[in-house]
Amino acid sequence: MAEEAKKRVFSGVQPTGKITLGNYLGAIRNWTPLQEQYDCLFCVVDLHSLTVAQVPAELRKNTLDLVALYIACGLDPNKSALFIQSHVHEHAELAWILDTVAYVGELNRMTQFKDKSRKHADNINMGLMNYPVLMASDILLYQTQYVPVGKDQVQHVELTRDIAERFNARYSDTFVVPECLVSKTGSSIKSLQEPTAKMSKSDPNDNAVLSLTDDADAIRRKLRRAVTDSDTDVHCVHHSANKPGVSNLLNIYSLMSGTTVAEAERLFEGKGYGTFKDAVADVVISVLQPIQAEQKRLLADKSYLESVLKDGAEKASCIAQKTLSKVYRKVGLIPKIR
Ligand code: ATP
Ligand code: LTN
Repeated sequence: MAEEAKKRVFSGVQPTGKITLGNYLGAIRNWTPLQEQYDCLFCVVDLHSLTVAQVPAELRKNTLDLVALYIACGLDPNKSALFIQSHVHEHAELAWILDTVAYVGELNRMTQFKDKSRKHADNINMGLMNYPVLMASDILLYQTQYVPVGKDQVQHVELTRDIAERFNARYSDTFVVPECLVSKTGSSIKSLQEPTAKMSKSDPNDNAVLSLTDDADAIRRKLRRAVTDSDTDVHCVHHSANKPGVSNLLNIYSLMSGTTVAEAERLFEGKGYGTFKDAVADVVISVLQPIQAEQKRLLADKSYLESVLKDGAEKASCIAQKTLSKVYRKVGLIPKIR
């Protein structure tokens, strides 16, 4: 397939802390097969992470850790553009234009904005409210067709579609209207301690979250402590809707081992929770250990990471510049005299 004919894919993760198994199963892992078929750009969205307070030195570390993790998880810099959002200044510039198209009312209704406002009541900054507009800018800048994300981001992609359609209607056809790609099974991995809530990297309870950098002991300990059942009489694995803890662990087991949930359920039917949780730990450890080793190796090779980021930003900038100048022209800004 000619390069021009390939449809485009864009996605990103915020470098806001330890990347979780939810981020891996809901997002990053699903990106790797897309590289064979599409023109892919994968971004570390550092500007988004500034919407909640960050320690600058930690943000720098988290950003590079995430770039190395992307590659360790199978993203190939020879196939996809891997880059840091702030390295391509057009993201922030297009966001300004899109701010003039997005409505305060629709941003106010975003679930993530409401959640984060509750969690960070002392820092409800404009960036937090504008977050989805910057995300729309990320996506629309590359004329993206497909956006692979977890379930919690679907609302933001829908808003992106609305903004694109509104802009196209107002200023004539400019943006591709993107679609979400949501994995059927991995799109909502739950907290180990509160299995009706999503596993989130900003969860202050470390026992609730499996981080991709957790060592074998931590993984086993957290899974052994995972909430499985509120009914103290039932100690055997049985998958059902009213047992969200067991369902979540079965889902994790099935995704990490490549079996179906039904097969996993059959395998552990009638077995005690101890045996089941240890088996989940074994499979999680066996998948994560090689990723951790590769991430460590990559982080020691700074010049390689820098070359990946330089190439990625160059490729992304080339596309971003074209879209931004088209947008500036359409809205009536005079091109810079060169
Ligand atoms: P934070 O807690 O800082 O808001 P987060 O854990 O929600 O972070 P993001 O950077 O917002 O992580 O998400 C990156 C990607 O991972 C998105 O595509 C998101 O949908 C996906 N994702 C996040 N948490 C989960 C989860 N528990 N299950 C499946 N996918 C998830
Ligand atoms: N908001 C997303 C991260 C993100 C993103 C994007 C995802 C920022 N820009 C563009 C897909 C496409 C999140 O996961 N919290």
